[in-house]
Amino acid sequence: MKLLGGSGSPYVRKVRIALAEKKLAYEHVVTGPASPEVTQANPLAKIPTFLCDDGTPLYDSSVIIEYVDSLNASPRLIPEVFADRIDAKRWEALSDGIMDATVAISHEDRLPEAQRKDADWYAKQQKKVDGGLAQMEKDVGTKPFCKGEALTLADVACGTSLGYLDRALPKFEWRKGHPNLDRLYQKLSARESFATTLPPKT
Ligand SMILES: N[C@@H](CCC(=O)N[C@@H](CS)C(=O)NCC(=O)O)C(=O)O
Repeated sequence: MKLLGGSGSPYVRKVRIALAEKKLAYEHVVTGPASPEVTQANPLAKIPTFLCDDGTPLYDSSVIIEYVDSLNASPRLIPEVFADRIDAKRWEALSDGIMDATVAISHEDRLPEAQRKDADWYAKQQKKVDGGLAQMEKDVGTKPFCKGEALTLADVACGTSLGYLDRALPKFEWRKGHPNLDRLYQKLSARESFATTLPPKT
């Protein structure tokens, strides 16, 4: 199995954390979305792109994780019971939405000031991040993991989005006002899957 995509992409990291939790071996090809390997396999030219052992390409991160989760029985990241599975997927959508808005803001911030979008656009993106964090803070409450006693896709996704906020928008200081997420993130960060996939500081 091959995972295509650079370590700086939070969606790539999400897949790497899942693979590490599942203790599955794979080849990590550090490459960008415009590379020939990616564009030949993925018409959307995005990372992560994944190649199964028989060469079948998969995308996006959500589909890749569902595939990876099916490869061995334990630990199960996506719960089997329908209501729990849907809820874990909702956590993933929330986390991906936070990452989408964070990626958009940090890309915009890299442009010369005169070329950046207006304050309304920034406020709209910020509202997505704020709203997503508030929902996750409420939903995790004082539980040991997002969905209760065991780590699931919800924790993989939530932890990835919090780690990306630290990296891309440190000025945002997401820990303020989110003590439950702070506690959860400290615990997740200590896991080997999170520690070994942390991208190098740029
Ligand atoms: N929803 C996708 C998002 C993937 C994504 O947007 N990746 C970015 C890198 S962080 C990318 O490849 N961007 C290139 C492009 O959009 O052309 C996923 O979960 O895999």
